[in-house]
Amino acid sequence: EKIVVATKNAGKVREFAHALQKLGKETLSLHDYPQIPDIVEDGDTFAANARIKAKTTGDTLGVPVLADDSGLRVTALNGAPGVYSARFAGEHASDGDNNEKLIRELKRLHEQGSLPELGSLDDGSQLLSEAQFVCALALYDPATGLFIEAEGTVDGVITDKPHGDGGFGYDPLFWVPRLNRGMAELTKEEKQQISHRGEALRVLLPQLEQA
Ligand code: ITT
Repeated sequence: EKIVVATKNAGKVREFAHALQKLGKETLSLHDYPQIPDIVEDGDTFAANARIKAKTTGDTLGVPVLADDSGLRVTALNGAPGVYSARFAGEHASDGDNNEKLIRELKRLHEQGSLPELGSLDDGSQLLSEAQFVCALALYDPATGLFIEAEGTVDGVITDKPHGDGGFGYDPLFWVPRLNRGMAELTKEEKQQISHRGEALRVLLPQLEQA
């Protein structure tokens, strides 16, 4: 059985493929449907954006569609970049651009003395701010017009130096104190066990089985 995930993000596709393959399902993404035009994500919340992506794609294809809207909430930035995480450093920013901007902004606030000192790791890298990854999932069925939704979060700390080369997006800067490792140092399986996306999937997938 195939599941369409309404994403163009290759990192997300890898994680969904890994999780869904364990249930005997094959993952398709927007890379498999180049005819679908760019979707305007203008919701105020992760959940609203996930619904927009799932509904637009589901109504176009006429099959149930899963969508993921996710991002990073940084405490020292009052929750930014939040729903703007993909566009933090500009409309077509790369992950590298976004990570550079995040470090730059947090270092600037530290230099101004406006943030609490969180200390450093054994390797000397500085802890810049507490943060949280959020993932909202929406599964939309065009036959019924109904959504199944789930959300997951994971807490961490932003560091001034990257750790690891796995994962994607902000993972290299996201330190997981509970594991004493960086998110990008985890295997796909380890990341799934603790991540925002893994948690949201564990809530959503049993409902998908029943649907
Ligand atoms: P789609 O809308 O096509 O799914 P996108 O990358 O634009 O792809 P979002 O709008 O949901 O997706 O933006 C998510 C942002 O949050 C993006 O900058 C990611 O790099 C980041 N992000 C989300 N989940 C992440 C994770 O597990 N690890 C690191 N960064 C993550």
